[in-house]
Amino acid sequence: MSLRLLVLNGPNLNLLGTREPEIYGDDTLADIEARCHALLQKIGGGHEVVFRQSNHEGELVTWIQQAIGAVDGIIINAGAYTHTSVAIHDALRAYQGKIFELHISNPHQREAFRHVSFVALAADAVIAGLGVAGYEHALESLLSALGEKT
Ligand code: CA2
Repeated sequence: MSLRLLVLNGPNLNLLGTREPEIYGDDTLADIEARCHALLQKIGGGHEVVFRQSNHEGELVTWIQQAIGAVDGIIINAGAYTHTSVAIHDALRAYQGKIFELHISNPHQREAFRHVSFVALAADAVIAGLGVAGYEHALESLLSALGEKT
């Protein structure tokens, strides 16, 4: 069965590849998206992935709501909203599919305010600290969690 997947990215992740390469690497979000599309192509099976990024909490909430009944799994890097957003937490709780939380860095190695995650409470899995390669790992793991051979 071909699956529909959504990769949501929160605030400031549009800056990937332009600043703080020592933490977030040199790749842009467009580079990561292209690699994820190539990976799905290689895996075959007609699976689809849509990437979205927003700096606005409400827009992320709306996209999660729109995914209800329409998308099989969500990979979410909520950026700084990870550590603050009850609204994103509540929207994720309303979503019935699989949820993988993703971070490029390992928030537990960083400031104390990054050690709390409102997303993790609603997530099936958490992937962190693998750099931008984490997006492809998350995609493969999500497919496998949804019962697809990769
Ligand atoms: O490690 C991650 O993926 C984070 O979700 C990234 C967030 C941060 O607030 C989380 O604690 C951990 C920040 C994203 C900011 O992205 C930038 C990328 C390039 C330059 C500046 C910011």
